[in-house]
Amino acid sequence: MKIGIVCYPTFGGSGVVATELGMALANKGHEVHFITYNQPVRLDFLSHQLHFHQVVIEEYPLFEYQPYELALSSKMVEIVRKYDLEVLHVHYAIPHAYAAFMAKQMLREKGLDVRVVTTLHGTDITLVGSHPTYKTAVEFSINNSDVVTAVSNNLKETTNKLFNITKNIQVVYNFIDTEKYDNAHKEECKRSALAKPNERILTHISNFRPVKRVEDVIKIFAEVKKEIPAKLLMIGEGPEKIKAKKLAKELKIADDVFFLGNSTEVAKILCYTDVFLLPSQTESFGLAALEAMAAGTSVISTNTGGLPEVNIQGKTGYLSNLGDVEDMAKNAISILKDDAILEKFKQNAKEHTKQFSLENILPVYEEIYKSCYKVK
Ligand code: GMT
Repeated sequence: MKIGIVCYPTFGGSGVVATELGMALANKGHEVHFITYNQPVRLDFLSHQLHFHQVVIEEYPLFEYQPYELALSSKMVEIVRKYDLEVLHVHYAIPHAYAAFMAKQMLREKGLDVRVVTTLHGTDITLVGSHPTYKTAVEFSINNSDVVTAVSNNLKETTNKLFNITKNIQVVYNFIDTEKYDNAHKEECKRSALAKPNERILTHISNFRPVKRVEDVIKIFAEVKKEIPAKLLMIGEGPEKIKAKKLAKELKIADDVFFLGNSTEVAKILCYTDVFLLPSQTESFGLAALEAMAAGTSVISTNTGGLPEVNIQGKTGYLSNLGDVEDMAKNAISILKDDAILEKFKQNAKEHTKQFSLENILPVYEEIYKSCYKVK
């Protein structure tokens, strides 16, 4: 099929899912066109099956806010017409679903019919989309998509609670290319570069937004360190990084906490991680946790949003109430203090990710694209 993909081309989970999906579809022989304002960070190859079209915004001094939606929907129309695209798969409702609706209407005027699949990722619903400023437009664009998917049962329920949704929402979980993580394990894991043999390694990966509660990560690690020699790897960039660094200094653990910035080498970093920390205020799914588990890492997380659909209590890790740093530290220690227990959790975590493999999820999306033509 000929598919257009619209997403945020950054390190955020929705952009990662969209990019991995596009690359996998192209590998399977579909023709995929990314329509975004920058080349997505994980888009590491282009071919005659895989294209990237940049949405360029003309800055005009009169506008305090540049009209991105207009540029995006115009670009969608241009690319659908030029390459005969059948489906536009937009990731993140704001403003992509809205721009896709406009593109569809403009194409209809020209006698062309493109189908719109909208995937809801979480913050477009839970944090931003339901705000009165956007709610009307978000609800409208969801209800006017041909197919709507959400990345967890919890996100589907939340969307139905927050909006008046007339469309059935299909749940399609986040996925991972399990082979990528197996290969990272086959390569040499340079664990010794970061920790002594007797030290455990804990890792946190996010965009350091307030919703990730990175200060809780530091507090949990400080408690763990009281009982177990360990190092903490903080991967990512974002507004809360300064606070987290400051807290690490105050708690006198700064020498054992490494802020490594954004990375496209996530699989390599995770291959020497023992416990992954994700104390988020909410996660519609928690792709970062799934990636950690695929690399054979147990997960200590909150029990918010869709996290209980990914991290299984007492099997792949533990889940605690939001902000219960003490419980999360206690759980991490219980896994880390014993080699055999740690190994069991790691194995369970890896095993559990098989159901979220690319091979399982990719055909679901392909079926959705085909089915678009049956739904009206
Ligand atoms: O939370 C992030 O780091 C980014 C965010 C986004 O909007 O890109 O991720 C959301 O989508 C991911 C992919 O579906 C989910 O795995 C994340 O859980 C979700 N984040 C939140 O719900 C906070």
